[in-house]
Amino acid sequence: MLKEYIEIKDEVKKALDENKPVVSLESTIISHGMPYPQNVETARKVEKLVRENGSIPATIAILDGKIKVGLNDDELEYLGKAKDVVKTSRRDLPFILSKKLNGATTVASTMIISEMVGIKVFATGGIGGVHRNAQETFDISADLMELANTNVAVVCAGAKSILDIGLTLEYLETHGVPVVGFGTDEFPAFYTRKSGFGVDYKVENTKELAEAINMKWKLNLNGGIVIGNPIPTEYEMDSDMINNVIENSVKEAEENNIKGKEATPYLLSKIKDVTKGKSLEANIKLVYNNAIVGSKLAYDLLNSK
Ligand code: PSU
Ligand code: MN
Repeated sequence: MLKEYIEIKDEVKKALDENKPVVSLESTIISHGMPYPQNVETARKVEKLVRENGSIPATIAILDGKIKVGLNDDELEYLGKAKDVVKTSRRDLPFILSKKLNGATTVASTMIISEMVGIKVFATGGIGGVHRNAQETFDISADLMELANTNVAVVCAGAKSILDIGLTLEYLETHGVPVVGFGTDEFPAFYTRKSGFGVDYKVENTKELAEAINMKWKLNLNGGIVIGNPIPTEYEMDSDMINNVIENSVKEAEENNIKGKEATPYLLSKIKDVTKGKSLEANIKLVYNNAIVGSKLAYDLLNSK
């Protein structure tokens, strides 16, 4: 029935039909998370890394009101360049589709669409979370509710400290979302390997991880899993420096009254400018690292009990 609204690229459809591993990828990171042309270059390289590590990549977006699972080169280029691509989370999906607009999917909506088509693993940079000062603003990303409800494993480099990482972890705990450290017992903070907060479980490899995830879903414990995969040491940023930059950017966002869906893209671009592109470089490297782990995980999920 959903066929009318979803177009799955042949290669992805074939992989799903034949029960081969597929990894989904989001498009907000392309349209609103990174500048052109690095965004498109990164998106292409991420797909390549997924492939080289055994899975088929499926970047998800909405084009002319149609959900696309798997994009061609021109479509990726369009998402990276165009100014008419709307950041699309759960609440936006029905309107972007019914108005036949272009939409870039967030973690939340990429999870929703992944589940609709049967993709179990999704790799990205960072998840949304509870923003600093959420006690006042109530700014809590819809990504967290999606993780509570939708059966997709999300490989990320943790949450960056534009968020309140402690409150984000509390929220996930309340909703029964396991938070796993990939080779670490500390939840990573995106640009840095350490956040000062622990994870619920540490795993050493994707096979061990796949066994736990399969168990969760066999028990009908609905909802996602957060896999915190730290940025490789050689690309890690200095934590005092980056936290200082983040601190100032958050203040500036407040002063300029930046709210709602604009908050995350604003902060990312601000941080990039102040670090003279260093944060973008780190961002790109950590996404690559997540694509590799996601690809291996998708394979192991199909090949373990
Ligand atoms: N974190 C990043 N880059 C991003 C995002 C988060 O480092 O591009 C995007 C993701 O798509 C995520 C969304 O789902 O921001 C969260 O936005 P919000 O806080 O408005 O829910
Ligand atoms: Mn928000």
